[in-house]
Amino acid sequence: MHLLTAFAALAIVASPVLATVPVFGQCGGTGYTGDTVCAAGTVCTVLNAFFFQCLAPSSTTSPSGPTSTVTSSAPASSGTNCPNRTKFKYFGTNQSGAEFGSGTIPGVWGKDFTFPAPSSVDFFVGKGFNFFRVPFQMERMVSPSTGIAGPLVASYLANYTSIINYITNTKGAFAAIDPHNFMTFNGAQISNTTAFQTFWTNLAGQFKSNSRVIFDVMNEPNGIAATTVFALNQAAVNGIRASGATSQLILVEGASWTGAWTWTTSGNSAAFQAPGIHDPNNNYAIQMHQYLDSDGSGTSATCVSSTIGAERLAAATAWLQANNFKGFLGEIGAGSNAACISAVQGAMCAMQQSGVWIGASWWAAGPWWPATYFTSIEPPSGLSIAQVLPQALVPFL
Ligand SMILES: *[C@@H]1O[C@H](CO)[C@@H](O)[C@H](O)[C@H]1NC(C)=O
Ligand SMILES: *[C@@H]1O[C@H](CO)[C@@H](O)[C@H](O)[C@H]1NC(C)=O
Ligand SMILES: *[C@@H]1O[C@H](CO)[C@@H](O)[C@H](O)[C@H]1NC(C)=O
Ligand SMILES: CC(=O)N[C@H]1CO[C@H](CO)[C@@H](O)[C@@H]1O
Repeated sequence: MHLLTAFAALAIVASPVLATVPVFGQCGGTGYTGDTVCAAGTVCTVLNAFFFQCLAPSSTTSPSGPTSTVTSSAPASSGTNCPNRTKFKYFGTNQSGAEFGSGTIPGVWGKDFTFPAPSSVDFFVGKGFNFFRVPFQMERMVSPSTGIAGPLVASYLANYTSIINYITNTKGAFAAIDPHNFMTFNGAQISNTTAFQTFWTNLAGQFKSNSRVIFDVMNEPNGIAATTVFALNQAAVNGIRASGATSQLILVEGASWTGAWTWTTSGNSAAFQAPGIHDPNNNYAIQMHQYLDSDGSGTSATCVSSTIGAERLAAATAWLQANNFKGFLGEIGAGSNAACISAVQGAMCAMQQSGVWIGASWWAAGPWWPATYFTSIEPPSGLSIAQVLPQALVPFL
């Protein structure tokens, strides 16, 4: 989720401000009291009612924001309509909250950020899902005063570990540890591979004896060369394995918001191609993201067509197959309407028939998504619960 919406201009009206908010920082949203003027070249962009973020203007704007369109239904489908499929090993949702309020560091628990609800995890595990991707904000996990190679912040780590342990130990599911930082830290691009490796050695060391933890190196790098992203991923893998976390799955993401539909044209396919990342424990997968609206940003509930899901994944799937790699669709989201539901079913079936996608997760659950947010799957009444969940996700368990 990253592009401009039609509301962008609204957020920068009243602002007697001294400091400017860096790119990717928070600049508005319900309850937000921090700075609202974005750094030069960026625009305050409404991602949802709680979270406006400074982003570079997009050349494409989406006419419809996150609105409700629970109006029509798609034909019921099930995985049994998807012949010869291989089930995902990991299937579930993102669980937002700890990364909210990124413009206020460290921010206040319960005001700027929160943690996912155990009851939400219970709901999905009860339906048979087994995977949760849990974003966090790096500047809360390591202080900007010490940099990314500094010590972990005990209080934030403790709260984050609590929900991770709930997912893994109490519920027996898998949890992906996700620094939701777009390969930036404290307003600057992360570029020091040594420091990034140290960050991951420190963090993975906290979870090295938890076999149900998955390490997701970095959410949606962008504005940075794919080759640089590859080098940073390699450093992270080295750091994770050096910490003693040798059994767990690692997920690496590419540049350009790790988009599946642009994987073979963004430079990612060249940077990540075989032999690829060297993992001494040979247990990593490539995480991509895919939305199904016209600009691929996940900001409109209108899908391009009822077949766009499989179509947007096809080139990336072929690339994974050709390189003998495993893929993981860490984010997919779309509206609750017939075309989108068919498109999601098509994406799920194509992935399961390909044999190379080991997991997928819907974007997104989380206690603070507004009731009107069109891809919210937070129980009991997130807009993706009524139709998308039973028609396009549960059938692919
Ligand atoms: C599914 O696999 C079986 C056995 O390999 C094969 O006979 C059948 O044709 C396949 N069905 C489809 C629809 O691909
Ligand atoms: C951690 O959670 C507790 C509530 O369980 C809260 O009081 C505290 O402020 C939180 N701290 C951080 C840093 O998240
Ligand atoms: C990279 O980070 C390390 C600390 O982990 C530091 O010692 C080193 O000086 C940094 N390199 C550069 C070029 O900033
Ligand atoms: C997988 C993932 O993290 N999805 C979304 C979770 O929520 C944040 C916003 O808080 C989005 O930026 C992510 O894309």
